[in-house]
Amino acid sequence: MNHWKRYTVTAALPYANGPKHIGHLAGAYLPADIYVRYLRAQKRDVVFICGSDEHGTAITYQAILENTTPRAIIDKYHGLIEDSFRRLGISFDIYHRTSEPLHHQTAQEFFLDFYRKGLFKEIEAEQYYDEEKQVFLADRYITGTCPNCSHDRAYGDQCEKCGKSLSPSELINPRSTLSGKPPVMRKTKHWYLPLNEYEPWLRNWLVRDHARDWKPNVYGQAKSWIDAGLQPRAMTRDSDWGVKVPLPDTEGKVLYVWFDAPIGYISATRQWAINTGNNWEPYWKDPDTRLIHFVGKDNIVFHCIIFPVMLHMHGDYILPDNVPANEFLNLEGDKMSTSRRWSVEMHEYLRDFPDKADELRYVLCSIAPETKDSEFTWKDFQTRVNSELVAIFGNLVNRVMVLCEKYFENRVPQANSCSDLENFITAQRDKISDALENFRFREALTEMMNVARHGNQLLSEKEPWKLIKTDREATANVLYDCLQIVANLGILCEPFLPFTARKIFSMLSLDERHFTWSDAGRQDLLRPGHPLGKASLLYQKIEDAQVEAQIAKLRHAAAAASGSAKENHQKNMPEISYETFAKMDLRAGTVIHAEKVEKADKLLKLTVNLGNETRTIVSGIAEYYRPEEVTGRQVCVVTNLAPRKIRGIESRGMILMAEAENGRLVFVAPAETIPAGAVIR
Ligand code: B3M
Ligand code: ZN
Repeated sequence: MNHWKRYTVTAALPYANGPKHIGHLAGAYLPADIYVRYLRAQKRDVVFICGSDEHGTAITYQAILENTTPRAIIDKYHGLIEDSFRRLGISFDIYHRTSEPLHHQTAQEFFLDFYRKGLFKEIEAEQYYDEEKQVFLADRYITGTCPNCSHDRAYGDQCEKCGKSLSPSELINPRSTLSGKPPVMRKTKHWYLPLNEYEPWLRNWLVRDHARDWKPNVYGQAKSWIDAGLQPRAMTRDSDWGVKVPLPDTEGKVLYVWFDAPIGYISATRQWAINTGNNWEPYWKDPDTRLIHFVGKDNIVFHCIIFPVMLHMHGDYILPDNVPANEFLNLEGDKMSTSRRWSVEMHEYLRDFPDKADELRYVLCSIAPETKDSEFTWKDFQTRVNSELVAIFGNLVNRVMVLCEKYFENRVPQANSCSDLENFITAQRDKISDALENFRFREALTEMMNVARHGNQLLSEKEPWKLIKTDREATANVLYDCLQIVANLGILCEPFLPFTARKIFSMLSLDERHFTWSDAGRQDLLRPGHPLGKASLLYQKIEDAQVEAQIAKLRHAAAAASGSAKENHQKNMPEISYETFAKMDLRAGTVIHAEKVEKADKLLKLTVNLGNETRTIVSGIAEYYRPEEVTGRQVCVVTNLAPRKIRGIESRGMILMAEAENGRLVFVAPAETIPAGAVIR
């Protein structure tokens, strides 16, 4: 288990094109940090690598849309993200940038190595180009009609309505999302990584070496990619933002962001070595180094397939020993999303809860999406902080400190304890170690908290505040033990709650640098007579009002974002042909009966006469019209809309409404009464 000589631990390089939220934190950065802190506590040789991923089409197009430059975007967010991580105690040894020259050089060296060995396939192919914006379009930036389900806003890589994977050339009426204009096809040459040729090697490595030691969610995803068959993948792009292709006559071509970004781990390690006077090479080339990539589940394929193939092709490098990817963290019942403003951004949390980094770390670790998606809610955050951190951990430390101050002059009491505390804490330490070595962070945290629980139990069993009246010696023994528990907690909680650990050591007047992980379990971390420091509360309760304010803020921001999304949506509505329009059968109808739908505040059930037939249509207008206001009206009906069951009622057709101010709905109707069933065109 501990045969590794050193560790290289990486956490996914965040795109520096926006703030990062607590889902990212729970997915990769927090578990990585806990793991690294645990290794450091054991005095193991470890380097912890991260930095900004500053290239890629997402940043280029964002710059086009916002009328700015990629440089301006990344400079804005690189610092913000780095600062948030630091304040949350994420203890990278370096937070590098892929825009640094050293990174460009390192990525180009890789590319040239493959090029010289003749490993790339050069392929010339046609690709969509936006003539107005003068850029080639990545698949995601082309929309059009899905050939499968006719959804009119399918993307060039996938239709989100029917889920079909697409290539841009399959889209009907393709348009550039940048200019809104139809793109044209242009020939362009790129260098492809023939992933298919490495399939047998990859399968062997994955199945033979990692079927058992990788998390099932990670192994399963990687395996199913291989099983589906690997295709050659272009490692270059047409763009002027990124690492330039280091070959003659390749103006306007850069490396694919997923080629250069993982190499960013290597260039960051090189920079760290320069900064600290170390040699970077053993961290990437010595087989005794354990390489671990912490990522979120959307990055699994890059870290389990593409990057390992690259490392293998190069030949000098070690492969990742594990990729303990987490699943997604949802928020208040919905997927977390910065663009929809349904998120808790790290810097916003820090602004609203200054000095509560450990509280967030604690809650995120307790609910980490280790094996499946999990959910963050503000109520749950409050409960976990108040009834676990405050009531168990903080309470123990505070009571012990206060009692020692009160009865033993704020010194460690003289005691001859013969309890089996050592066995208990040593066993807990080993349980935590085992869980951490195997990336079961939630379990590790629970076992750490069980040490605090044990301390509380001891206090409530022995009641030293009563015992002191009859037996000073027995009281001294109890508090001596409790103090040792607190000191042990200082060691054991550090990977999870680094700020707390520091406070504990300062309260105990101990220098944390004198202790390592293996000291946990000792019953003599504090000598009798040792003077203690000043007690202070570790945590404060989270109030209802704080939680309510967060929920309100979230709903508010999300509503505002969906309003502006609606505006964008209108601006970006694609042009449709007359044929598409003519597929709608629109008719005038007369409402002959209306009633409320039970237990549905917004719905009316309407019976509509269409001349030769009557239809039942459920309409979401009950907030604006009472049934008697609707009966007798002429309305405009989409009659050939596929029937839908709404609240158990089959609704056949749709009544057209116009949206007035504040979302109020008003009828769209013929200007004068005409026969029911008349065609509307
Ligand atoms: N920047 C994707 C992401 O932020 C990407 C990770 C790179 S890791 C080498 O989700
Ligand atoms: Zn579709």
